[in-house]
Amino acid sequence: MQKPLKFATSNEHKFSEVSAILGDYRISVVMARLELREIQADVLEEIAAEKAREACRRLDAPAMVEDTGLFIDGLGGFPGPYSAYVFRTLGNRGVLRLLEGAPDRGATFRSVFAYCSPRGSPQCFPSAVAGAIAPECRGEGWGYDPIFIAEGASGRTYGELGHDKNRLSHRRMALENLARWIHNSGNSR
Ligand code: ITT
Repeated sequence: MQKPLKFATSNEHKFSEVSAILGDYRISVVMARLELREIQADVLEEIAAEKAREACRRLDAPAMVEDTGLFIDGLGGFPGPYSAYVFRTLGNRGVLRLLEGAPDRGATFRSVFAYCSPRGSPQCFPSAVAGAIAPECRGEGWGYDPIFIAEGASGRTYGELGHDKNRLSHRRMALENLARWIHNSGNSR
């Protein structure tokens, strides 16, 4: 039996989505509750790789992390790598205000998982889901769920999708590749 994969995050919602999705690929995960330093960079891969190195060092074991950003076209890709800060400061209502009257509501949710083992360098698994920002908050969920409508979701926000979010989310796409890599490489963890 494989040892469970350590997923270093401070976000319980993320952890439960990751655990449910990886369960579909018969990979078990445990949450390593760590507040990881996030370097300032424009590219999520760099942030995720650095977080993975730090998690691996602090846990002294192979570790996986994730970094996510919501990139809004009409705002030149903002908040992107600053999504956590913007969510804490402006929140969904603040983001909706920034887009008032904007002709373009296109947006992309990007996610990068990074896996690092003590003697290795981080492996990154990026993914992106295109969509749009809803005109108002709809549904439940967490973070930006109530305002993001993924393409192919019939106009429903992530927050209105319930468990169906896990079938089409940015997180699902990245984890599908990570799971394939783990199975193909016979990664022993
Ligand atoms: P970590 O400890 O794993 O870094 P975090 O909550 O800081 O957790 P991120 O920096 O990756 O996570 O996320 C940036 C922001 O985007 C943050 O405010 C999250 O709440 C939000 N977010 C991430 N994934 C989301 C999702 O699937 N749905 C809605 N909001 C999401």
